[in-house]
Amino acid sequence: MVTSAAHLHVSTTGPAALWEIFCSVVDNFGDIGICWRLSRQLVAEQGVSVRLWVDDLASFQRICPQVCLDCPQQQLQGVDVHLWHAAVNWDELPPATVVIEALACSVPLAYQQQMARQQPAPLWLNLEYLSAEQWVEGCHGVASPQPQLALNKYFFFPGFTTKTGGLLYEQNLQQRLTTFMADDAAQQAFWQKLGVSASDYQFKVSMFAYSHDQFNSLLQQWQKLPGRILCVIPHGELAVTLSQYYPALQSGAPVQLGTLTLKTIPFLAQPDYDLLLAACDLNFVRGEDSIIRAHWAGRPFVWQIYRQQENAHLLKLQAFIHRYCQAMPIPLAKVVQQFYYNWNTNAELEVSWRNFYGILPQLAEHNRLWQQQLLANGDLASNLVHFAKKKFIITPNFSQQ
Ligand code: TRH
Repeated sequence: MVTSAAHLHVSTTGPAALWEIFCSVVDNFGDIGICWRLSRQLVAEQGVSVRLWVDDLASFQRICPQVCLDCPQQQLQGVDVHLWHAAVNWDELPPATVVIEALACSVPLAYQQQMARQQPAPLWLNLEYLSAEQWVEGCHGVASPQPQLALNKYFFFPGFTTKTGGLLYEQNLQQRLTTFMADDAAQQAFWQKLGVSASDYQFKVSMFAYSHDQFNSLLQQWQKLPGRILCVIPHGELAVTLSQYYPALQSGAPVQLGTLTLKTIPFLAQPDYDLLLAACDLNFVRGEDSIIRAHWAGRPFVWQIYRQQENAHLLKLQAFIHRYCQAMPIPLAKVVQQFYYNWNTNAELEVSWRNFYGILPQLAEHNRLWQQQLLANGDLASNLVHFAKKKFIITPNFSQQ
């Protein structure tokens, strides 16, 4: 018989509650980006202990410079970080209250067996990829029985509606961004650290993207804009490709193309990347985590979705555009759809860019409303904790959040 965590007396919050998060880095930075953000937030805002297992410390270090590459175990910002490797003895670990396998990774079999032996068994969650597709609502929170272990695993879907788990959003984020944007000296210092004199530019763009065949055509359009334009490109795939055409980019030196300045910048620690998004007039983002950070920055953004086989990602893109544009006037929505589609398919970026540029002020306005709509769904970390509470009966010493 499959037992569920319900009807058991377990405290799911407070330092005694241990949440275990498993993160396998498949590609890029989204996996660890999401797991690291969630881990920190659970510790800082929900008061639980978090043990984070990650199998790639080098990727982790790119978004969190304090990571020690030679340390199989380390404490980082209150999170107990462990290197996930083949020789871990899972039997020696103290049992966790909640176990999250993040983004389609699989908890090791020995660990699963240990979970099944525990009384009460931990709550086992599969934290899924973000998607705006309709079917997500029907699968969110659903139990997937694991008969061989007499355990349930629950699907937990981030998402854009009340019937999903919501989005990662820290309680102090808005305050942090507002304070930064109100402080000219702080902004100047931020740009200076990146080697940029920000007051020289009338329009600043951040460009976090996968390689793109049509990128040069966009650069040509930008040279036609009024005023001086800055485009900063974080180190990575696109910066490497561009360096073949503009070798100076490799060393971080600015490249001048008429009124347009191109500059590569180092990969920033996650909190600093938030500031960069707030400080730019337009943000090109990619993957699942940076798009959400662009939402909270409130500036107009363009999403390059992570490519999947047989163009499966285009359906996801369409689903997102549908939700994002739902409350827009139709002509505005058409311009957004066209530019997003073209940016994700290598179609032309001349006419579609010009049209998109023309609606940036309206988009900034729309983003404020869209942001409020999303925040009404609650944030992902709090929703996870509520979900865990529902699955366990609350103990008398349970600390209410
Ligand atoms: O790096 P990504 O392309 O990750 C992708 C996607 O998540 C994709 O959906 C997933 O399936 C694939 O990986 C395996 O894009 P994403 O999701 O935006 O993650 C980037 C992370 O890097 C995010 O947490 C923000 C962070 N970041 C920094 O911390 N500093 C930086 O300077 C930049 C540019 C990003």
